[in-house]
Amino acid sequence: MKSKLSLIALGTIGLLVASCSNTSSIATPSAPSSTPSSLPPSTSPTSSTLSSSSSSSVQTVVLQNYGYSFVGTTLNASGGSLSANGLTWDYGSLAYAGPGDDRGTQIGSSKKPQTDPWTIETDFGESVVIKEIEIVLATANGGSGKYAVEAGDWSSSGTFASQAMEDRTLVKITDLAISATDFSLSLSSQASKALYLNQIAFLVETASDSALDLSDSSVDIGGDTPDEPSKEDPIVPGKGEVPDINFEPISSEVYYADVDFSASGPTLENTLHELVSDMHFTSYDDARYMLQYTDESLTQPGYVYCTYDGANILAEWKRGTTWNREHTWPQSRLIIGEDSHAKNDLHNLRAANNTINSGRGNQYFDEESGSSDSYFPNLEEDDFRGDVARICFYMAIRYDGLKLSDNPNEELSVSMGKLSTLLRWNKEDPVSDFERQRNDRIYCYQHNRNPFIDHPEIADRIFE
Ligand SMILES: [Ca+2]
Repeated sequence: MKSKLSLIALGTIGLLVASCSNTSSIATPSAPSSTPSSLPPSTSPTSSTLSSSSSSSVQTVVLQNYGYSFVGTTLNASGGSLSANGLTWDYGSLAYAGPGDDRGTQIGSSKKPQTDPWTIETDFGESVVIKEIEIVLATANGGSGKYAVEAGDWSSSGTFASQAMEDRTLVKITDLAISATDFSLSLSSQASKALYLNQIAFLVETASDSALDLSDSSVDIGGDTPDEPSKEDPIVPGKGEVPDINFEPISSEVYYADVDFSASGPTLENTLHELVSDMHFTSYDDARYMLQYTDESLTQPGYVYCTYDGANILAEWKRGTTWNREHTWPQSRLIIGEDSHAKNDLHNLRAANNTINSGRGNQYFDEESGSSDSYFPNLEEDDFRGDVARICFYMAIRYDGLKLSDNPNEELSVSMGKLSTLLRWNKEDPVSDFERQRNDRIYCYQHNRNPFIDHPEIADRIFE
């Protein structure tokens, strides 16, 4: 019997889709036409039901989440098998097998990159219908890789890249209806870089009397609902993973008590450079936890308010799979020699939806109509034009060697812009309450303030 099946009640899928709405599919192949052909009838309803359009019989199936995290998993370089959550995975030999640290299991290294496909595969033992596949990957800085997934006679493949090791890449394939008894994933590196496999998760349907139980999931692919109304408590420094503050809050009046704001040009710039350079350096690792407090949403406590698209995402650091750290002034434009602190400066780092972040790259800022060299920071919910302008102004006066320019690709390694656009945006998108809160909170960790948030009117006098 081969029948065309349609979904009539999939509450759990609805939840899952809602929970993933802040991620985007980088591969969304069309659903193949194959459907399960031997699901037994059942009399007891469950959370999901398939109905047959060619007969009046109703077949009941069970939706199951399977997930496995490769954090803490160390693979054998000569290959082997891995039993996890009710499935046995067989995997091929690796060019180099690294420890399964926070980034996941390392596959290959810079000296021994995994350029041949490395495959991990499993048999389900009976036919399942795969609805969604979610794989979280990373490459070492600047690296890229290829993936290929196969299930039964269905396959899909693509490429991925990471800007920074901690910024995960999500391969999410949705709207599937693949009938399969087996599943495999192949990975390879396209450069002399290590790859990291962080997790595999999928959503499958099985017959209600199936012996296959995948629900013992260590990776929760359906339970997180970061976009749902908040039940979270506000972020409190010193609680949980968020560090205690280093400095008591200070008013801007006290902070700038000795600054003559009627000055202009290099005089004002030098005064402010001295003031903001009296700071406490925090690390890039610390930023994962400090940003939860500094970038907390005003409207949804316990969530970070993400730059460019205005998404509120649950603040807890989930290894960069939900939000990650965006360098507003890109790292590759911060090449100023010994002062490596510039890349860790909290004023420059913003919580960003991880899929948005990977799309920005190292572009300078300009109107939407600009070339592919430029980025327009006003994607959805809110206006981030003035926000990015004021961050760039701060970086330019804080760090010697950085410059703002109308031709920011001329000396790309130290330049940002476009200066004339940023000066205009500073006026068109005035300072928001979120920026003020963030400035106050960054002071508590870093002991300096962004003068262009406290006194936006001085930008023209310094940079024009
Ligand atoms: Ca704004």
